[in-house]
Parts: sequence; C-alpha cells; structure tokens
Amino acid sequence: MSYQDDDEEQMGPHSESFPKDFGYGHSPREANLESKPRILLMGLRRSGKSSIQKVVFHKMSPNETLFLPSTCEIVKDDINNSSFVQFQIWDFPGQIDFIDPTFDSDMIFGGCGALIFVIDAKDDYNEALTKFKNTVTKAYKVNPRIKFEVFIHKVDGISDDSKMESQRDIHQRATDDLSDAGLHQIRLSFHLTSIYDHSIFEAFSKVVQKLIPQLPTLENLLNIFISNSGIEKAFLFDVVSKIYIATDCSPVDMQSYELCCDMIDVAIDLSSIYSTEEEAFDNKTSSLIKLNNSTVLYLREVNKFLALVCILREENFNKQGVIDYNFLCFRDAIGQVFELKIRATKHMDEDIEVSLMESPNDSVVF
Ligand SMILES: Nc1nc2c(ncn2[C@@H]2O[C@H](COP(=O)(O)OP(=O)(O)OP(=O)(O)O)[C@@H](O)[C@H]2O)c(=O)[nH]1
Ligand SMILES: [Mg+2]
Repeated sequence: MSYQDDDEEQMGPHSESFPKDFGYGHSPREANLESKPRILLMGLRRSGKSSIQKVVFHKMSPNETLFLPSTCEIVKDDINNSSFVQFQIWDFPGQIDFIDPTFDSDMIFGGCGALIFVIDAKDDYNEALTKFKNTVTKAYKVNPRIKFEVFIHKVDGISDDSKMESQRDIHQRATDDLSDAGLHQIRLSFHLTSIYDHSIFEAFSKVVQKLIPQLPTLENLLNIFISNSGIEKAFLFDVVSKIYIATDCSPVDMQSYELCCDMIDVAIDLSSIYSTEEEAFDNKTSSLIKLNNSTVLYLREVNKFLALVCILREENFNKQGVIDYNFLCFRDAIGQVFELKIRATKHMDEDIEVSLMESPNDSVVF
C-alpha cells in the first residue's frame, strides 16, 4: 500500500495566472483518443470529482468549484500536455449505476489505466465504501491491470489526527470489504487530498507517473543528473498542470514540492508580463531564486511542456558551469527518450516502444 502523508496547513487558492494561450497543445498525431491511457474519476455525488479535474487540469480556482453543476453524463477530457503525459480523464456522474444494462463495463474498464475513487472525508463514508467495493469488484473482473487509487478528499480544515484516523479507518474497511469478496490480491493506494492545497497535485502526479512507461528511465536520468551536480532534489514538471512526471529517488516532502510549484508560477508570471517573446515559456526560460536559508531553486526549460526544477545548497551553486553542462546532457537524453516515443507512435512500430520499456537505461550516457 502506498500512502501519501499530508500534514500541510491549508493554503490559499492557486494562482490562476497562466496566460490564456498557454494551453494544452493539440496535434493531429494525438487525435487517436481511444488509444490513450484512461483515468476514471468515480465516487458518490458531490464527492469532488469534477472539482479535482477542473482545478488540476483547467486552472479553475478552488472557490469557483462551489458553483459547478452536478455531472449528468460521462465527461471525457483529453490531456495532451506533452508526449509523456497523454491521457484522457473520464469524469463520471456520482449517481451512475453499474447494474444498469446500458452501462458498458467492458468498454469503460477495458482501456482504463487507473481508477480514482473519490471519498468525501467530511461526509459519512459508509455509502461511499459500499460503492467503492462494487466498483472495484466490477472493474477488476473486466480488467485486472487497473491501478486503484483512493482519494480521501476534502481534508482541508480537518485536524491531522482526524485525517490519520479517517485514512486508517477507510483503508481497513476498504481492504476488509475486498477480502470478503475474495479479492485480497488487489493493491490499493490511498492519498489524502484537497483542492485547497498542493496535495491534489501531488496525488495526481503519483497516479499519472504509474501510467508512464518511461518512468524508470526518467528517474534514472534524474538520479544521475543530481548526483553529478551537487543537487539535493529535482522534479521534472509538466508546466501547464504542475504535476511532476518524475523525480529522483530521494523522498518527496510536500514543502519542497510546493516551493517548486510556486517557482514555476513566479517564473511564468514574470515572463508573461515582461517578456517580449510570444510564449511565456520557451527554450531560453530559466530562473534562479536564492532563499534566505542558503538554498537555491533553479529552473530550466527541458522542452515545450516540461521544466526541470532543482533544489540545492547555495555553496554547490558555485559550480554552475558543471550544473549547466550536466543539464544539457540531461536535456539531450530526455530528447532521445521523447524521439523514440514519437517514432514508435508514428510508425506504430511496437517493437521500439517495447524495447525502450524493457531496457530503459540504454539511452543514459553522461
Ligand atoms: N472543502 C472542500 N470542498 C471541496 C473540495 N473539492 C470539492 N469540493 C466541493 O464539493 C462540492 C461538489 O463538488 P463536485 O466537483 O461538483 O462533485 P462531483 O463529485 O463532481 O459531483 P457529481 O458531479 O454530482 O457526481 C463543490 O461544492 C466543491 O466546491 C475540497 O477539496 N475541499
Ligand atoms: Mg461532477
């Protein structure tokens, strides 16, 4: 079981300050919707599914979600941020009924990569747990490869003790229910989330990462990069959504993640105000922030959609030349992974993709 600890203070709403034209790209290559991994958002009515999707992928401010109408039919959203992060999110109406014969479970669960089940932690969750059990049982029968992710949601304003208590209780009951149904082999991941802080972005990052076949390569590249550059922590960010698609193997603490998210906001905001270029984020984008605790934050553009954000000690930044040189090697290597994927997609040549997945470290040369 993987857990995400969340003992953060409640934060203010996220910046909505991305320029409007800094949206998701759409290319003809990406038109084939059905072949992309699918993430399903399920859970009871008003548990917060649509809010999560809007806040993470459409820059809606958390307060605006108060006015979201209830979802009446499945809403399919295509996410095209980068070649690494391509998937669809299907937002379900809370009242959907699996027993209904018109519910085509083979089609819905068949191509599904991850199923996020959202449980409102502020509400009585008995009904949610029953629905969870029915949903997982049905989905697992159709497609046992689905990753099941439980978002214990709306934990803002709840004390740390009650958060932990809800998580323990939900975990226990969800696992017991599944064991009773003879499904003890299913692995569940639990995340404490809220749209009012960074926890929802962190949780979504982890869900998306599980769907990226190149993840081991990316992590390996990051490990090599940081160990050769005197860097403490590095995140590879999808700039538009601010989910991180990979990080090095050292543990992630929420504060570092928040700092890096905020840095992206600052860099893009300043760039969109003062830059004479059309795009706020391009191949010359870089940013350096020195904090008053002898820590440096360093951001570099990797490609049109990805940024590398690093945290390091000030004295290690003396060797900026080494860091910059290593970064160029890192960017090249990412380019190679990216090119391989494009080629594999273009020619529909599955061999390339498979060989990339099986020997993910081949292209790593620094
Ligand atoms: N406090 C708090 N409220 C939240 C959070 N996420 C969503 N909400 C609120 O929950 C209410 C319901 O949100 P929706 O996103 O419409 O819920 P839904 O699951 O899509 O509901 P249906 O479409 O009816 O199934 C809204 O008023 C949101 O503002 C959260 O993290 N914290
Ligand atoms: Mg909804």
